[in-house]
Amino acid sequence: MAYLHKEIETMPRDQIEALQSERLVWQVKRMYENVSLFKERMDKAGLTPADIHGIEDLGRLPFSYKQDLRDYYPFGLFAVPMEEIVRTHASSGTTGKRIVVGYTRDDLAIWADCVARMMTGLGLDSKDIGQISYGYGLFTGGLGAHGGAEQIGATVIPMSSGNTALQIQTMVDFGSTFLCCTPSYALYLGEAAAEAGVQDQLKLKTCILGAEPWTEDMRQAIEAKLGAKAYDIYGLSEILGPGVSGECEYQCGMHVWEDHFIPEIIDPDTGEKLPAGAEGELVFTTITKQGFPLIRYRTRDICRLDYETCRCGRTHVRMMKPQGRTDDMLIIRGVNVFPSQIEEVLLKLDGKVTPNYQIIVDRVNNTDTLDINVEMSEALFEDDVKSIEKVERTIVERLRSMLGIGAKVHLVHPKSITRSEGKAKRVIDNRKLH
Ligand code: DLL
Repeated sequence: MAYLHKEIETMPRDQIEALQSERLVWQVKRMYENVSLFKERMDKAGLTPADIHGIEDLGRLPFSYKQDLRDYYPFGLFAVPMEEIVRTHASSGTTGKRIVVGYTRDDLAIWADCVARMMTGLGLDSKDIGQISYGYGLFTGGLGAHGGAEQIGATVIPMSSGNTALQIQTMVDFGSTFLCCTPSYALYLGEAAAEAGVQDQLKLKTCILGAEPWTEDMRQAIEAKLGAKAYDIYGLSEILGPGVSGECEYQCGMHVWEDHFIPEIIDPDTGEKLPAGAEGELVFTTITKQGFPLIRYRTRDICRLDYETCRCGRTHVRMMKPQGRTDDMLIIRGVNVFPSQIEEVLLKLDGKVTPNYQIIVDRVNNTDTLDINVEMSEALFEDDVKSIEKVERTIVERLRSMLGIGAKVHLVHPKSITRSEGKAKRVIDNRKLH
């Protein structure tokens, strides 16, 4: 078992909570003094920092939202003078203005440390060669993973995403032992390695994948293609970037680094805190970040927390794979559908279809339609038409029993769906255009 900071990672829960309480009080006070929006919301709620004694008072604090970042674009929520901000990142977002975040030198050190904890836990160290194939730039993926990899002393290859042939060549020539990128890009790289006939020349043993939802079946497909273990890493620009949480060797949920972030699960409709173990919207409070701290930030990610001590000995709470986002949820003919549910059905077909798919929603004569294009495997493609139709029918039936609605399923030629080098765009919702 490898730990970067054993004492912190295995701290008894009462000590974690005491530390969180102390840090929360500190954070609330400094934000009240330095962030006008936070002060306004506290005043409106009739609260002063003196009312907050510890995590037992967390639920009294006001929420913060993505819209706040847009309203105070670009730097209006920073809690330190700009001279102390040494890095910014931004997230494009599909709608509205970009959101901008800022980090002090200490914040960057904490970030690198959070990613490094995960990497160390997976047995990576200075003997490893890390290929970072998340996009570098305003997106937090590239530089975030990079900071952690340097922290553990690995030899870092700052590839960024794209140029897939060169990625494969580098992986072979440099002998990359770990890879950081999105799960959809990892799958694409696996396909490209097979096509180039170099799968057996890869030295990869570990992939650290995140930035988008992915299922257990997708994990298996990636592990088989790349011949390496695939671990889930989670994060969001507003809270840090990659490394808010990450899996350990047991792949049973991502440890949230609770000495820096307090997670809560709430009912997204009422805002009420839900009991331990319930599924709901994930909310984070950053208790050590200085440049751009947030209290009770509504992530819109839907997941569940597990407070049981993990087999690895870490006591920090585990978040289960996010099932999707409240704003990604499709409402099709009144039924709530998460793309991950569709993925689950598609990938339970013994390899007859590949994890490359697209979900297309439209509205015809005032009725929602759901079409799913999914690539069949080479083997099925070479089979007869009857076998292909049978697989299509099976998918339709399984989707109906899981979601309760009908869908049209189209098995398309292998390699006909555009591959993604970053976050995959799985859903095309044409209803927004009508
Ligand atoms: O995606 C940060 C990141 C980079 C995480 C690299 C992991 C690896 P944003 O672009 O701000 O930041 O997007 C954050 O992506 O709220 C989730 O909806 C989703 N997301 C991130 N990681 C995961 C994951 C980065 N492991 C948003 N599983 C988050 C599911 C994820 N969804």
